[in-house]
Amino acid sequence: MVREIVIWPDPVLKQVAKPVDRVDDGIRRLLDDMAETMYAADGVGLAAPQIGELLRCIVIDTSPRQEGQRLIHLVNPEIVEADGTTTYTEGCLSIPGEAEEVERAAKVRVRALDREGAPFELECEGLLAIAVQHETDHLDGVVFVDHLSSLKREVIRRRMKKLKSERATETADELRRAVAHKSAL
Ligand code: GNR
Ligand code: NI
Repeated sequence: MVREIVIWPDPVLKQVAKPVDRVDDGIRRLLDDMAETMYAADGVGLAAPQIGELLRCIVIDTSPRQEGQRLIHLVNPEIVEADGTTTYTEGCLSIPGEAEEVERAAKVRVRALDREGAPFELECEGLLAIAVQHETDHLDGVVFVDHLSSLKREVIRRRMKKLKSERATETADELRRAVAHKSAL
């Protein structure tokens, strides 16, 4: 099921997510919802807090054009090694329309559980390394704008506030139209 993506700023995006104690059918259902939501939004990754679930679960697919081909599920991910630095122009599905350069490690080694609960390690570079760091940040209540200057962050905060109020107005208008239509029947 495609779920609604939480827009920053929101208290849920500031919380530290809870480790998963058992990878069961409920967690697999959550991972499936996350993948569906990520593909529907054309993203390369998604962290559970972005759909309001404060659990340490991530999905990543850096080649979403071939849907399902390179889908990675990470439960309780831990970055165990980081090397070098690189900058990349990042975006976030929770901060639509914004993109800024962020400095991160160029290579990371991540340890996690897969969707069967089996531990694995993955050596990451390029966009995959960026995505792993961006998503693990989400699990610790950090978004990419937290890596920017406070001036840039506050400008983006104002734009998100505007976006949210526009969306709320649209939703109210739609609701009013639906009610008017129903009473006309
Ligand atoms: O879709 C996404 N694209 C992206 C581009 C550059 C750096 C990071 C990302 S992750 C983002 C999806 C998202 O918000 N995941 O939390
Ligand atoms: Ni994000």
